[in-house]
Amino acid sequence: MQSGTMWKLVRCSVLVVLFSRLGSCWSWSGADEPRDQVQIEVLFRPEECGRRAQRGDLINAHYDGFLAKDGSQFYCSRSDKQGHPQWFVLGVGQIIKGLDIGIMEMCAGERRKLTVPSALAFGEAGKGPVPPNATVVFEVEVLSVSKGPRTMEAFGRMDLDKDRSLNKAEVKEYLKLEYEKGGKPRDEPFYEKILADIFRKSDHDQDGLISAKEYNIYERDEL
Ligand SMILES: [Ca+2]
Ligand SMILES: [Ca+2]
Repeated sequence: MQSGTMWKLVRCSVLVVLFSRLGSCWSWSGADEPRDQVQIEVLFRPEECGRRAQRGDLINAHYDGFLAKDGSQFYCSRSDKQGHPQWFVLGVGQIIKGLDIGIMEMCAGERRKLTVPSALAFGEAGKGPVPPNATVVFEVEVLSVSKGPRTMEAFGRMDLDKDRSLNKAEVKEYLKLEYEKGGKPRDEPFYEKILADIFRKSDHDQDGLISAKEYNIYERDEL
């Protein structure tokens, strides 16, 4: 466990060094850079590319963010939040738009470099270490892609007692079925972690239930 974490940290630092070196020779902010598109470069794709990520899928990924202008790093998911890879539902605005777009169709094990114009990243205002109007570059590594809970059909199937809201037991039951269907049953801490994440992002009034309304927030089509 300990050595695993260390390895992740080491790996991350290596990436940082790599990126800052490459950053100095790559021209990421050239004049012909599109302002409204995400530039996608596939760095690695496994021979066996399984499920391709679609809108509504539950994704587990590492992503590191760099400023295009000088390659400096502003985010490293391998060192932030205890180095845990991030859980999110794809295509529903849980991550910045450029990531929602650029991660589409990725499979587990795939790595991409995404160059994201500010309009699809942190915009005119910027955020924290990201200055206003900044083009950013993400290196993304997808660790798992699974069918997420974000369809109304799934809502109906999850809502076992048909009270139009989802409690943790209902969501957990659904996740378990999905993972078992995929032949990859997981242990309790795994499910608890995903559940905590899903409820943190969806249960806006924090009453321990995801109402149809809270769930519906993810039905809007932003892309
Ligand atoms: Ca229910
Ligand atoms: Ca709620």
